[in-house]
Amino acid sequence: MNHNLVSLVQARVSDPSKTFIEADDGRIFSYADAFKLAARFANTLVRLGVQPGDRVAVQLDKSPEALILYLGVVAAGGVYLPLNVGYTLAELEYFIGDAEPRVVVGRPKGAEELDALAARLGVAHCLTLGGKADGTLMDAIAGAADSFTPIERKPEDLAAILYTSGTTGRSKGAMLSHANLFSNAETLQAYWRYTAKDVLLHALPIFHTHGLFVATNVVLLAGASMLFLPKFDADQVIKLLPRATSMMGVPTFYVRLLEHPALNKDLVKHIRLFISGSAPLLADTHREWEGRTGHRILERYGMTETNMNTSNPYDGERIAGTVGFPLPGVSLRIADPENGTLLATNDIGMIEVKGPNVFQGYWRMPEKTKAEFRDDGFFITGDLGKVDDRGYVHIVGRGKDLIISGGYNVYPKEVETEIDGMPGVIESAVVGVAHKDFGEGVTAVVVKDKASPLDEAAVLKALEGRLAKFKQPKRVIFMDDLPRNTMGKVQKNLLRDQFKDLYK
Ligand code: MLC
Ligand code: AMP
Repeated sequence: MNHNLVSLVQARVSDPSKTFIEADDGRIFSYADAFKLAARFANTLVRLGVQPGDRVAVQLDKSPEALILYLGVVAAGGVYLPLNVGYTLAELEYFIGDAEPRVVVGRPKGAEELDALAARLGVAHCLTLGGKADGTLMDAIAGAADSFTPIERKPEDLAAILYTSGTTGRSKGAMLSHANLFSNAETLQAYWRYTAKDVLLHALPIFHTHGLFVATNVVLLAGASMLFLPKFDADQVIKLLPRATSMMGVPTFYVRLLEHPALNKDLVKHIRLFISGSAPLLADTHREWEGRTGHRILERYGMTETNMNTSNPYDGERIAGTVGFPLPGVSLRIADPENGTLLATNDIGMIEVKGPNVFQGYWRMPEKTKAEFRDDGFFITGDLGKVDDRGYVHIVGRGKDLIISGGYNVYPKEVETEIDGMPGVIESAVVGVAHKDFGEGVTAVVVKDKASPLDEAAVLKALEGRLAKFKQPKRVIFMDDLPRNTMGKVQKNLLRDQFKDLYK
């Protein structure tokens, strides 16, 4: 049997004429259209020499073609490597150098710089794909056949690599197999009851697990349709909600929609399910949403390395401030972070998970991979939580030094390294401070030489082009010293507390 994700998805399609994607410009792609275009991409990639296991890296604006390219790469046996459109050239250099893709596809804007970078790093082909079905990749597929039998793949063969930032230094490429993606999509489709009648409002980016795998793969397996927005825009979402049956979003989506005067029960009367994840949804937001719309948001918990681990129930009680139960097939336990001893119900410790959803390890980092698994195969998530008497999982904090801003992960170390390298800086600490829109706001606390003229604007200016916009501090604050404990470790909790009203 061929375990290629695309082959398994295609086997489920009962009505090829059904709409898969309706874009915001009115263009419609049926399932047949999408698979034909995917076939043309796959034929072209094979012609360009893509062999099973070769990486194809993309940094693209969201469009139906960009999403369908994912299916083309995977069908061709390639390993799809999506990159955040916010990444700067300096950041791309690391990802491309580390992953050694055979093909890179970028946006037409900035193509020369990417081309030069790719050439320097020995990439065989660098192509472009724009939001209006333009670019050199579209030229390259002009004569390609529109049928393609997905390349034979085993369950454990790689379908995608998604980079996640590392606590200390370099980003790690999480290797996801065909079976990781398929098994999780199958579970979620059934758990959340997606069917061909569903219309998902898709406003998430397509370079991360949430918008790419959770949303898209569930829709594909259900034979459902998507209303596809290039990005989240509260006005556009409000306009489209009456035509949708479901929406998936990060908490910022819900916070922003609650600020919209047009949000009311009537607007969402056809909606069956609102889902939130990627960052903690405040219990207040959950309650406010229910008051305004009558819907209890279903919160679930996942990560790049594992896809989805837990979910609040479809039928049972969705409890605000919890992430629900382990999904079918997923084992979850709470362990002592220091020694791995298992803890009792209601005790707070490290969340560890095991199941068909858990990734194959970090790309070319066997030591890092080993360090994040227990001997019995459980993955150490880095999230701190507990399981209550009723079996609901609560996330109560993070063992990893991570900031989640509007659903994007920012590792303080990366920002601190950039700031510490600036002339006049003695040291810095970057923390996530409560932010009413983004959940957490990246905040830099800097200690500088007394004589240095450095100010907030100068620090922010120096970070431009070095770090993606979403990683850049929303505020830079100068202090004489950083608070430290007796071990000399910076007490970031004190900083978070001191600046807790900064973004109110
Ligand atoms: C944009 N900006 C951000 C930001 N997004 N800053 C911090 N955090 C973010 N998330 C910058 C912009 O560049 C801009 O800078 C300024 O902040 C304000 O921009 P905006 O117009 O208000 O932002 P917008 O473009 O509307 O984007 C906000 C957002 C977006 C929340 C809609 O960030 C988003 O779609 N987030 C979803 C992330 C996601 O999909 N995560 C899933 C990861 S998977 P300036 O200076 O130019 O104005 C995962 C696993 C799992 O975690 O469990 O799902
Ligand atoms: P990423 O590495 O981008 O996949 O982010 C994964 C991290 O997001 C997890 O390890 C959690 O810390 C966090 N996360 C995802 N979903 C939730 C949620 N529902 N509540 C709290 N944190 C979440």
